[in-house]
Amino acid sequence: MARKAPRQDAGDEGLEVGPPKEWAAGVPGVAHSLAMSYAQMGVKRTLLTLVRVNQKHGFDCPGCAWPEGRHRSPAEFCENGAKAVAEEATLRRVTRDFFAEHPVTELAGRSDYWLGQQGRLTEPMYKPAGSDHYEPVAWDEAFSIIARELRALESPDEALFYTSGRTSNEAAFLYQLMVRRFGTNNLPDCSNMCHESSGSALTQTLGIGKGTVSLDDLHKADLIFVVGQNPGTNHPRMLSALEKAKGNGARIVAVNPLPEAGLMRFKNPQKASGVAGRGTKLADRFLQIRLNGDMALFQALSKLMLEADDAAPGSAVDHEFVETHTHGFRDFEKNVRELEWEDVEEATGLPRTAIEETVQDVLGAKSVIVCWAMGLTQHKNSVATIREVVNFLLLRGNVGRPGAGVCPVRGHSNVQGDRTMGIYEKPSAAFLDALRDEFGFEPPRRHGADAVESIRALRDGHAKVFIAMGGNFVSATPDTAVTEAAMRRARLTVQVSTKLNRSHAVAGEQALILPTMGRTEKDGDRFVTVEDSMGMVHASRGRLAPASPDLLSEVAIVSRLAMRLFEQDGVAGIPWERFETDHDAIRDRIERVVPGFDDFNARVREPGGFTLPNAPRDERRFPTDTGKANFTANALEVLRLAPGRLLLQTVRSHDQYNTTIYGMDDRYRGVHNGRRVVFVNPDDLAERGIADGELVDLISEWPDGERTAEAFRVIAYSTARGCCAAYFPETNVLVPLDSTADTSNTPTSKSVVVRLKRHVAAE
Ligand SMILES: Nc1nc2c(c(=O)[nH]1)N[C@H]1C(S)=C(S)[C@@H](COP(=O)(O)OP(=O)(O)OC[C@H]3O[C@@H](n4cnc5c(=O)[nH]c(N)nc54)[C@H](O)[C@@H]3O)O[C@H]1N2
Ligand SMILES: Nc1nc2c(c(=O)[nH]1)N[C@H]1C(S)=C(S)[C@@H](COP(=O)(O)OP(=O)(O)OC[C@H]3O[C@@H](n4cnc5c(=O)[nH]c(N)nc54)[C@H](O)[C@@H]3O)O[C@H]1N2
Ligand SMILES: [Mo]
Repeated sequence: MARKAPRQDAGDEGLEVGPPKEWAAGVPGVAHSLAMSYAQMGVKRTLLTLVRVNQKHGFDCPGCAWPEGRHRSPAEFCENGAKAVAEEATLRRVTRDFFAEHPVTELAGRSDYWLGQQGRLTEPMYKPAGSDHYEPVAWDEAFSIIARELRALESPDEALFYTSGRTSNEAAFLYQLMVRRFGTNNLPDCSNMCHESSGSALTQTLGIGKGTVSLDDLHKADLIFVVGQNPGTNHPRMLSALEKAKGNGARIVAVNPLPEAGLMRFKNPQKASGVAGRGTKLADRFLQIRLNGDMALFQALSKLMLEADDAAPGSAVDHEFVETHTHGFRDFEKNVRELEWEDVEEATGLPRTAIEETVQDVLGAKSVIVCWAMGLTQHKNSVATIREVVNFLLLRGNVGRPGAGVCPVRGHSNVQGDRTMGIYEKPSAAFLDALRDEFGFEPPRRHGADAVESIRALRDGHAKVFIAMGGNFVSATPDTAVTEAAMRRARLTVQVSTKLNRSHAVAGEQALILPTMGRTEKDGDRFVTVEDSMGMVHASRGRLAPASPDLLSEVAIVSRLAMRLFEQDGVAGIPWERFETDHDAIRDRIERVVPGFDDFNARVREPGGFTLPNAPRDERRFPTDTGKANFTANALEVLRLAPGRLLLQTVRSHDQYNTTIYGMDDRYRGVHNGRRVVFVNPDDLAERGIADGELVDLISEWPDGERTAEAFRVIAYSTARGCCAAYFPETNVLVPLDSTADTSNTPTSKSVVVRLKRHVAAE
């Protein structure tokens, strides 16, 4: 079957390509974000809003999950945090007149950029079956429609409840409570497409699905690997931490197919020295690895360390740590000792000498941290790759002591907290038992559907109602054509959203848009809480007047829906009405169900909040099935492509937040005014006889057929040989639904096999 992407963008007439930048942040960064904020919010609102970001009495930046330091500077926001805030605090509004003017079929033809630019949603809207228009609906009526459709299902498992990672702890806890009381564990979330591979690998090997380092550890580390991550764009505040670590003498190794600007040099916009001068050199070593080569790299590093230790026992392996704290060493050792250098060189594209030199960095460092993001998690062998990262760290006892450990850098600002609150399709028995004991009902035990399984369930007619607490499921998920057709089969789709997006336009037979408040907005005198990437829990208080008087908070939406849904059975003995207005009451319940939240209400009111317990980090204790940290043996499979094929990674530009497109530039990579571009190594272009600047179609190949994304402008760019890169969501059409990571089931958005075909313009 041939599948084509909808052509959303107007074309690339204005596209300009210049040389990529060699450093990130600095003055142009801040000036750029302020210009965007002024356009969305006006000057006064911009200044009032931005001073509240990540301050003690302000709101948590909706930008990313990077933690705030203990000593916050008065302007602890970054360029992209400012853009995220401007996007939410915009003065533009989507009203009922807008929906009267624009039929749903027309909206479905618009780009994500255009949809997002329309502004904030202002009142609940309903699209009845058979209609091509959303029309205003009262909140009460909206809840009745949802309750009616949910009750009409033959089984609670015919409903899907998605969550994106901006939802607060309080809203997430209530949401999963409602869903489980209703009778299903169908709680797919954005994590399924994001750090699920990290969670799977770390739970098995270290006994906790989270990172084991604090910000302080990062400052203290001797050696930091930044692998498969573009912090200059996606976690700009991390650059300050790396700069500080360097100031304390750390070395940094960047592992990436692309020489990302933020990894090379950093100009700190919050320091005078960042304004003038060349800034700080960040990466001391840059390993320009092939896509998906990291498993081979970490195996090779471990192999060389074992060999160094053979030559001088005790010099490269921390035998005492291995003996006392780990399990499975022999199998791991045997496996990596048998590793073939030919395979390593082919998989990584790196010369053996580069890997040997890197081992010298490792042997010279007392404490090592490995940071990573999507470059490691979105491949078929991602879970195995991350297990190899753990093996590598365990060898020298680089877990559970200061300055050392694993650091999966989370994306959405509360994606980690949502998981802690029970947003998970595979909840543990202990969590369900605690929920049962607290609320007096028997939660469903059968595991639910993740994001990919949810698409299949809709496609095959097994699921009929789809509810999303935030996010943009249609644009964020793989195989756009399949996903869109699946979504349209639903009897009812419900989106709790701040802004208009594609998931409102590609909807079920009936569809509801429930507009909600964002982080920046004041919800009476209530506050919510979030957990950052390093397990710190703190309060977030919005200050702005809500975008419209008709918005409800996410907590209120869940509470009122639950009251309607369970009204016939005495609201199921759960005080939803109280929860709606009293967040302390929700936190009291969280304290009793989720470990680590003792004295929640008091501790979260302390400046900076509190840190959740983390057994590997705090006590060098590993709550795994063996009671020790597990070494693993993972068979290396080298991804060998047929002749002429390239491996495509789908990445973020500097002007987007996932599916929210702020603008059409990717400043650090030298791209202006266009997004339909594909970055290819000049030698790969020459081999194919394709010139820089030509227009090509991207065709992905998978056993069930080909998928095409048309008309991408080729940019000759420094990327590893055999690899190319293009932006998502435009390229999601190329990611086959069934191409997912082993164990974690995450779509393989960073290794899509494609070929380039010269584009022939349609008549
Ligand atoms: N401004 C902004 N901030 C964001 C987001 C955003 O869209 N915009 N999104 C948020 C979210 S949800 C997330 S999850 C994070 C994402 O943060 P990142 O993971 O930094 O995001 P990506 O753009 O997917 O970048 C992947 C990086 O990994 C590299 N890479 C790809 N494949 C491989 C590989 O096989 N091996 C190695 N070593 N490297 C590889 C790419 O070249 C790129 O540098 O950012 C969060 N923060
Ligand atoms: N090809 C490819 N696909 C990918 C990725 C990739 O690298 N490549 N990355 C994946 C990753 S890492 C992730 S995390 C997912 C992201 O998937 P999602 O989280 O589903 O997508 P977002 O684009 O972050 O969602 C944006 C929408 O969230 C809504 N929103 C914003 N703030 C709030 C709020 O406070 N409350 C509510 N209720 N709604 C709000 C707005 O309506 C906005 O339109 O995408 C994944 N998809
Ligand atoms: Mo993410």
